[in-house]
Amino acid sequence: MIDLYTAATPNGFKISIALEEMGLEYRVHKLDFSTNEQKQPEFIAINPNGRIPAIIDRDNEDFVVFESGAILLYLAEKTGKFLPAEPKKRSQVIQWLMFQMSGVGPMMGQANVFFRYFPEKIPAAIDRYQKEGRRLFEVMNTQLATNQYLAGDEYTIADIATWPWVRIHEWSGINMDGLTHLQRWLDELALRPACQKGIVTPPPVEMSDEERAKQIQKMVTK
Ligand SMILES: N[C@@H](CCC(=O)N[C@@H](CS)C(=O)NCC(=O)O)C(=O)O
Repeated sequence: MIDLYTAATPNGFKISIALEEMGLEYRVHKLDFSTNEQKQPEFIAINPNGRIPAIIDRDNEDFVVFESGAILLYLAEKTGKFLPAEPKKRSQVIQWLMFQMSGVGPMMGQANVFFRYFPEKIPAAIDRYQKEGRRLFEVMNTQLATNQYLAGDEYTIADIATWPWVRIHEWSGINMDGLTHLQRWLDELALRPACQKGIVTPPPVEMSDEERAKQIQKMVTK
């Protein structure tokens, strides 16, 4: 049994998708950002960074893993799924996983902050993160022109890490014009039952757009 500490965000969805794909048994613990549950001592004891996602593997001496990329690697190694054993292929998956962790996630995250949530609208900041997001999208589009998946011909944890982010490109204000290969990949993965289940685990929080914006603003400006 895996305990999953999460919320309805792209980084959280990576792990619910992976757990679904791998057929692992898991329990969802949804953290409430509106009460700052992720910064309370009980959760800091699990993830010193005070952010979701994190897991506890009850079948491995209550081993704790935080950071979504590290969790994906841990689960892939535990199950032997979505991470090839052959060293070069394995390295290619890790390269695209790192590309997501250090590029796509942080850049789209900052695009969301400056485009959607930050109280002042700073055009130079919005432009910078949206342009960098678009540049990263173009890199993936080129890769996907000759490969079915990000790391080659197999669906892997690199795709699982990246899909929940790219699918919210409209929210980040990053345009997809002309990126036909990236769009093909987005649409193909959207048909996978694990992806469909993963992005509603946990379900989206019911609140007005205004309330959501207020809460996120509180988080990004504190
Ligand atoms: N690098 C981390 C990023 C985690 C992260 O930023 N999580 C966000 C949700 S997507 C969070 O917990 N935000 C709440 C906060 O910052 O207090 C990972 O990939 O696990």
